[in-house]
Amino acid sequence: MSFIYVAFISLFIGGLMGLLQVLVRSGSFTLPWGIGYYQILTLHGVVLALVLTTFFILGFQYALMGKTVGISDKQRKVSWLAFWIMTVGTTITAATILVGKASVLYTFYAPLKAHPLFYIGLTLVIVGSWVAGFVNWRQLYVWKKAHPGEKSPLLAFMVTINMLMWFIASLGVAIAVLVQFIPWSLGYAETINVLVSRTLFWYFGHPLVYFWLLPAYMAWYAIIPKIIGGKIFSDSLARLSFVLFLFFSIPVGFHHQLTEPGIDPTWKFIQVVLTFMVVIPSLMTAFSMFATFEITGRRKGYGGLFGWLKHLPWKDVRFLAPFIGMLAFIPGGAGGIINASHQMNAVVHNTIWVTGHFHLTVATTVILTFFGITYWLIPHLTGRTLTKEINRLGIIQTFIWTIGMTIMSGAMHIQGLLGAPRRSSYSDYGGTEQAAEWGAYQMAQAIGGTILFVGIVLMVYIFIKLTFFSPKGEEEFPIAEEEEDAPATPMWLENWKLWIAITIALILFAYTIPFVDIIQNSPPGSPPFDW
Ligand code: HAS
Ligand code: CU
Repeated sequence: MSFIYVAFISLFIGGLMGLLQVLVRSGSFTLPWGIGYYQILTLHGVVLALVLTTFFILGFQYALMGKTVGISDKQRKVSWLAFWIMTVGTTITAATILVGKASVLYTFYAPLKAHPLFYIGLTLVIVGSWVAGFVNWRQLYVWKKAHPGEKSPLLAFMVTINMLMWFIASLGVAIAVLVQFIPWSLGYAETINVLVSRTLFWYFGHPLVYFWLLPAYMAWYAIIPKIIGGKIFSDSLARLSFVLFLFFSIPVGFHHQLTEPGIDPTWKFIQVVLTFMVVIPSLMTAFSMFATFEITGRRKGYGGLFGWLKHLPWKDVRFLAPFIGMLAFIPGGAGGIINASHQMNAVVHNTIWVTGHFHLTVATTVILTFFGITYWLIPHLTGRTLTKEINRLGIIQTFIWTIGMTIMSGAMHIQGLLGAPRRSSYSDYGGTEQAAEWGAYQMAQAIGGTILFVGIVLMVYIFIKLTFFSPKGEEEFPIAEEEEDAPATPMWLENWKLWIAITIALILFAYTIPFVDIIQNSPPGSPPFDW
């Protein structure tokens, strides 16, 4: 619950920054009191993409682990340590940004230089999350000892994979921060190797997006079937898709660096191919969702080609919000495939199209699923109930989000195709014709963003209601079961050593040669660009 408090505080602060941004970019609003556009853009990215997500995910995963494999008092104590390390780190980083000493955006690309405390705070967030991961692995280990020969509970298996992926991936950004950024920002090193730092960042940055997505998938595979009155479609398929995510999430970071000079095109090509591999487990997930919906519907007696859609509990926000998240992932994922296609990336890279892409994926698919989880998890944790009234408000919230995001993200996609840049404040570019084409879309973006902010205020209100005011009672923790006659899940799916070995082998394959090449042949380090 403490993790989730931080997540919702972040939602409010980060959302407010988002509102200010769309207003600035509409061209009809200037920030007061000398506040900088890049300052709020950094706060928006860090607080929403890094803080809200990580805190919500760890809180949710603790709940899943506690429910499926249990948590001991000692493990709980160590978890508090994780929480406090992360919270202190978050506070340090957020404060550094707020006072204007770290307007470097959430990707903190060198040679933009922030105050050392920015990097130190982020390091603490990551180290704290590792502690949480160690506890999760320990939880499963203790359970396994007590249940020899049994397969681990599906959700515990999934959490373990997600934290494994997170740990291996975040080593990259930890090295960049500790070896490159901190000494450089403290003044011990005069220059920084830009290409090395970006490569280490994206080694982490792509798996980061799956670290957000996989908890949503946990809910889709193992919680949603229960909410719609069905069963898990296939326990083995779900596990296999998570194993594939572990393999293919990491060796693909170059798809964020396709326009970067200094990386051999052959290796860019190889990582693009691996990127297409990581699409497969998402397609498996889509298949699995359709199957769950159809089988459950047909069992309830709804026939026809699409008649089974009617049985879905449209008026239950625990279902509706994640479902809209799934729908958004159809264009969101398709956009990702466009981004990953080397030639098309040249059209969209560094345009606001990319911002449109990730507002569909993380800010709709993932966040609406997290909201969907909030509706039952919070009352479950606080010993309250989800009332009809809050359910109705939740449905309204979901619609507001859908409308706001359709307008905002749609406008971003179109503008991007017309060439409007991302990561940049408003400009009419000296009155050029091209920039004039963006005007109406920038206005639409501001309208969509304002609607989204209303959605955030409503969601925070719902959160407060669920936490403190809704009537006492018992709310179910919905975990779906397997079919009675489901084929047994093969035990080799839990061959952890093999999975980790394959993951490391793939990383070494995709990164060793190009990385050595980058280190040996990159241009001299860059002096800082200091705000
Ligand atoms: Fe991405 C940039 C490629 C997925 C987030 N991405 C970003 C950035 C973020 C982000 C934050 O290759 C910007 C980073 C920055 O600041 O620079 N992305 C992909 C690909 C996928 C993908 C190939 N991205 C995500 C997810 C994210 C996310 C997920 C967050 C959660 N992305 C890229 C690339 C870039 C990029 C390039 C760099 C661009 C550049 O130039 O800078 C794939 O994983 C997508 C696979 C997904 C699918 C969809 C499956 C559909 C499902 C739903 C089924 C629906 C049902 C309901 C069942 C193939 C599972 C329907 C029911 C009915 C009844 C109709
Ligand atoms: Cu990526």
